[in-house]
Amino acid sequence: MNFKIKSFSEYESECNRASDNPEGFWSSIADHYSWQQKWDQVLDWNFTEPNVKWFLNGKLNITENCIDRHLAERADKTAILWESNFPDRDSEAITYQQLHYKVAKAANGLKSLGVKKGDRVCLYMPMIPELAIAVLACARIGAIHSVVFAGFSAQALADRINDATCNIVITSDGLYRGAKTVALKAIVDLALEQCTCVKSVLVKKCTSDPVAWEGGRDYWWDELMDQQSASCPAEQMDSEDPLFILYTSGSTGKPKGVVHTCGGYMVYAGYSFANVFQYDEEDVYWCTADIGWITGHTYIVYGPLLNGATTMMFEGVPTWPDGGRFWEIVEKHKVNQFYTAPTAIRALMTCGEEVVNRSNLSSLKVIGTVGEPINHEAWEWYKRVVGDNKVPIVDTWWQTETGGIMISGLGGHSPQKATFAGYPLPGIQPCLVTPEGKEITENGVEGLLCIKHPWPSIIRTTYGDHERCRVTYFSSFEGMYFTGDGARRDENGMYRIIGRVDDVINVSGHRFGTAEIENAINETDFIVESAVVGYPHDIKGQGIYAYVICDKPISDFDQARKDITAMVVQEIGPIAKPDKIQFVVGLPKTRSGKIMRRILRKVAEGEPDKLGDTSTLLDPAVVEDIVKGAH
Ligand code: 7RM
Repeated sequence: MNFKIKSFSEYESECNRASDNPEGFWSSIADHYSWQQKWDQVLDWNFTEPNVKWFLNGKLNITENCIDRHLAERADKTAILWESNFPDRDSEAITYQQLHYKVAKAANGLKSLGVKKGDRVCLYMPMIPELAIAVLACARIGAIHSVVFAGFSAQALADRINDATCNIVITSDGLYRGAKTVALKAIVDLALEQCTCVKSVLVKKCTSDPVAWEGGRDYWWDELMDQQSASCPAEQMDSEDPLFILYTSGSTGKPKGVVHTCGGYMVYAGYSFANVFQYDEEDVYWCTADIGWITGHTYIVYGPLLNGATTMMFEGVPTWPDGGRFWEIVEKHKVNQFYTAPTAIRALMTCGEEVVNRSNLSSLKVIGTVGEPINHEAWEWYKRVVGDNKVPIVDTWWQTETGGIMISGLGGHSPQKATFAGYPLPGIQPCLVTPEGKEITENGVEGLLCIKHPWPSIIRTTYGDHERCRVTYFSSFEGMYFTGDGARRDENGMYRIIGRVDDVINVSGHRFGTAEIENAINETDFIVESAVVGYPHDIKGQGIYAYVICDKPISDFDQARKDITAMVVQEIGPIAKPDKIQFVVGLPKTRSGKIMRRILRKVAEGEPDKLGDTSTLLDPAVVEDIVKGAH
């Protein structure tokens, strides 16, 4: 696919082409893919319902584009390069030919368990090749995958399985994460006590730790695959058939299942990958995310494979056995494009430059960041220490809901400015609006970040609840998709993302709703009420600060903190553990009963002298107690 932009002037002309005629532009991009049947209309949309359809009546299967079409020229090229948790274990290279074989077997294996087009399949797996294979096997037969990050708890897993009524879960006996192992199958077993919809569990052996077994329900991956044919014709999918569901947290209620569809998602994943990372045929590309997040879906699996790239998957963590692990892997596989999160950069900064300099990083051509705003210090360090002051940084802003990167430089072609994501990709129309919904057209301003026109991989719905999709993203500002982020646009039109303006917090690049964490805390038997806010954290970007009210005076605060933390781990998972828990007797509420989070945020940020107007509070004395007891 040669839709790769090769200069900034070409970028500018592509932007003009896209804004003059969006449908003509996207149609010309979509033409690069193989379709079983061409679309008869490029776009149908309104942002009121919302209803967005791209490439109407086009027929395709994304796996033919990710695998089959490469067999003629790249059969023996490595598609997936897998690096184990353990530095002394061999890496594994899976060629496009082998991937074709493995995906067909897995697809047939799923079929043999009764999985059909449109069924939902839950994947709760380690970062092993079988996770990517299972994703592609679902897509091959038109089943809708719902990957749940393997750091979520049994309760969180059960909620997601039930919301999507999955009939099958694919998992492993356990997983390795640095020095730790996690008994994944046992977590699935626990979750399934609450899930009557699940009929089968497919288990890949990974750690070989013993597992409980339910005959008639549980199947070993390897045994099932051995019995399968290696030929599986790709199911014909409509452009607008769902490809996957991925749960993400919002400011209210339980996480929502973001739905992406086959045609538009494919077009944008492949296009954005090629352009942002400027991938060349012989390159080795590495995104350090987990496939459990959107970054892994689009930029470990689909985007790279659509481009016939070699994409690396890493099972382990950045800091084990030590903080040099990432850099050793970059040297070992001569990685050309490296894509990670600010939280990882900040954690690795603390290990010192010598650890980076032990490895030869001269293969790097582009280094990327994603997931949260990157601070100046981390940006400069990344540029100088990892990028040797010459490798371009792409700061890529996007969301689960956008499916692909929206604002970012294109490799080395775009102007760079520290902490700025930069300019939108061609065809993307961001704008800034005031809280009243008025578009701000001048430069050198801050505002709420919206998108004015649909792009192919825009969220189609939230699974099972279209109204929620409308209310969350399309009701704040008429005729616009609202991102939930605030942004600054400089004099040259470059964007810098400031962060969430809603009750979503971003902890190490992981999204949580404050309400979601409060609900978990409130499950603790002695908790009456709680309020959670984010506060600046050196490594995580934001930390979780919880104010809690107990039903009686606490004598053992350490124990109470442990109990609350254990409840959050049980309800959501270890990634949502509060960093600070403050016991309070009351929360600052307005007369109408609304918690004034602004005040709690200021206290958590260590700025109790900047509380602003507290006159509308029901009981201003509460604030004094909170300030006194703050950490
Ligand atoms: C890809 C991903 C989305 C939220 C988003 C932002 C924040 C993501 C950047 C960023 C500043 C970036 N999807 N965010 N990328 N903020 N600069 N380059 O992270 O759905 O999990 O999160 O993450 O607040 O709204 S996500």
